[in-house]
Amino acid sequence: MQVSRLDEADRNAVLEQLPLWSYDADAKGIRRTLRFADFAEAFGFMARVAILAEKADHHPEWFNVYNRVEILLTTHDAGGLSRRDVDLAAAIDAIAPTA
Ligand code: HBI
Repeated sequence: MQVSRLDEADRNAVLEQLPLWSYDADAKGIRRTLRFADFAEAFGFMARVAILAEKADHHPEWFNVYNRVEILLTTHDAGGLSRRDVDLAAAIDAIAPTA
């Protein structure tokens, strides 16, 4: 199913609902960095996100070193930020440990 890129107004509106994420204009996506107690906690979180991603058929671009996980969400099929990114970001926030 083709998914469309959000226009600037919609993008700004959804970003207000995702205060833990920031828009990267170059990457045309939203970023969040999380830190965990150790590598095992970080990787366990990544495993849970992987299950969410598979269920959504929408996948993060991410980087992990030790206890840090850096996530970028962008929609390759749309060439930018789409509703799929927003929904996955909200699902990630729901399972991420609170500060
Ligand atoms: N994940 N981030 C991202 N962007 C996509 O365009 C994308 C994806 N996962 C799966 C996928 N596209 C396609 O395989 C399905 O939309 C068919």
